[in-house]
Amino acid sequence: MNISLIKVREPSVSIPEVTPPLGIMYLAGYLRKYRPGKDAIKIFDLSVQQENYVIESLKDADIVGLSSTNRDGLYLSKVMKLIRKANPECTLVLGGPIVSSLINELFDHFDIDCAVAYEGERTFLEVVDKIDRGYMSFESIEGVIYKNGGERFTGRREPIENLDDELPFPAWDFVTESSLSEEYWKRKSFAFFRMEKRYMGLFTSRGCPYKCIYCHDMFTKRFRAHSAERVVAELEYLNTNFGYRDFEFYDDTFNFDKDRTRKICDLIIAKQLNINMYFPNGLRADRLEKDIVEKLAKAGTRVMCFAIETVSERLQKLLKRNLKFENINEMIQVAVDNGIHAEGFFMIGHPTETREEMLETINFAVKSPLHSAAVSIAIPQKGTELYSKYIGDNSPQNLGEGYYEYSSSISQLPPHEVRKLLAYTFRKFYLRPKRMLRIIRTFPLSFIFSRRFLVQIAKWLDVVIPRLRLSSFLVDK
Ligand code: B12
Ligand code: SF4
Repeated sequence: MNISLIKVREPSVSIPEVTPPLGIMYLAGYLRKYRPGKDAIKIFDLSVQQENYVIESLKDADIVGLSSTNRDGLYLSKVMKLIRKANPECTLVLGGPIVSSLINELFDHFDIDCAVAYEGERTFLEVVDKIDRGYMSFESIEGVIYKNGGERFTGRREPIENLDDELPFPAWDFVTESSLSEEYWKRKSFAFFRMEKRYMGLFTSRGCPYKCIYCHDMFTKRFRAHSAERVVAELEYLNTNFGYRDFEFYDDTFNFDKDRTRKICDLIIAKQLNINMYFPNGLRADRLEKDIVEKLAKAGTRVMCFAIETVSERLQKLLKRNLKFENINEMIQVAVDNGIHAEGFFMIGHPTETREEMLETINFAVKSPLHSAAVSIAIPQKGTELYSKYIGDNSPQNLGEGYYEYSSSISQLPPHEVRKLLAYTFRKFYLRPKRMLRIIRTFPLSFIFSRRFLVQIAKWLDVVIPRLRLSSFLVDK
């Protein structure tokens, strides 16, 4: 079958970061393993490719699979209309976080044939098999949302237990061996900076056992992980075959299993891989220990993000995050002492949060030895406990809402006041010569002279003067 997979992402939004589309690369790799020789697969990414080019390329597709988050929901419906017009015969399948979030209302928003909820590989394989055999009825496939009179969900499927055995490497070649790669290399990625232009993203574990009420549940509440050997095999493969040295890890809780983390580092060190590692999606500080941070540094870690979110114990409880604070400052200091750029992730605007609590978090960041701090506004996503409790399941999700468009308030401050505090944090945290010097010392020269550095500066300025939207001018299309 001719299968085209597209990451749908509106290019000119206030978030300039772009990452390789791992979700659809995993699907492509899986289809190749379990339907060898049967499909001609193509991958597109609307965050870096021209819309016209992508739509034109879909004319011969039998199946078009779209991947999206809630943030791109409005753009997604526009893209679907264009696809329907260009190729009315194709089957449109939707996947990605938006599906699990809007599981009961997908057909109200989108003109699709079916959708795949949660972990996608097994379900999509069965959907493709069915379509290939000429059937368009999906009720016997677990994990699918289809329409038959009303919208129906066939129920959540068991997740993949043994990731090593069942999942092949993601289909990296779609990026590494095509011109698409250049589009990623020239842009800012998820990590604050990177040493080299070329890099690849990895997702070495699925599922997170913590129960933070604002977070998705895409991959279940059980930590499932690739073995240390497999993770290092992925790194070695990319390093040896394509010469990549920079790797960003997007796992939800990469360091949940302390011994796995230690072993990954030991193997990298023993094999003398000479790579740079970045953890831009945050590590749980309470799953770190001094020796783990030291090993991570020795194995090549350049940027480590500490997902702290709030320092208010009341809110940690209310959010069911329950981060233990004892060793956070110590772990940050160990990272700093070992030459790692330490970034803190914080959120403000939590339910019932007071101005004082927000300032408490901001002051913690300012006084900490962190090099950088990313403070964002907590935006409730449908499908989470936060949304059910504080917005209400019957209220529509505001599709297309990022930090700057955030409009509803669940904290004790109105949205514009919360946004003002972002600018205040920026001034308090960054506009200090000592901090600036410390940050710059962690940057490689190649970053300071790159366009990605300009994008980072524009992103900072966007926090102070959001209406300028400077970073969106620097987004290439
Ligand atoms: C990397 C990342 C980013 C990057 C790149 C995002 C992008 N869209 O380009 C950056 C930093 C830019 C980013 C920004 C934001 N992100 Co983000 N991000 C991630 C992260 C950490 C990893 C994504 C990844 O590679 N996952 C690994 C792959 C394997 O998973 P996957 O893509 O979900 O794919 C699987 C299934 O979804 C499914 N599937 C996926 N696509 C398809 C397509 C088809 C056809 C089928 C059948 C199945 C299918 O099968 C795949 C394999 O099982 C996830 C967290 C996570 N655990 O995934 C958050 C996540 C996707 N982000 C999230 C959010 C909220 C945001 C922001 C809105 C935050 C903000 N700043 O305002 C922005 C929005 C940006 C945007 N326009 O999309 C939420 C999305 C929730 C939602 N329901 O929409 C997530 C889930 C995190 C969370 N804690 O809730 N993000
Ligand atoms: S926010 Fe992080 S720790 Fe909390 S549930 Fe989500 S992935 Fe797990």
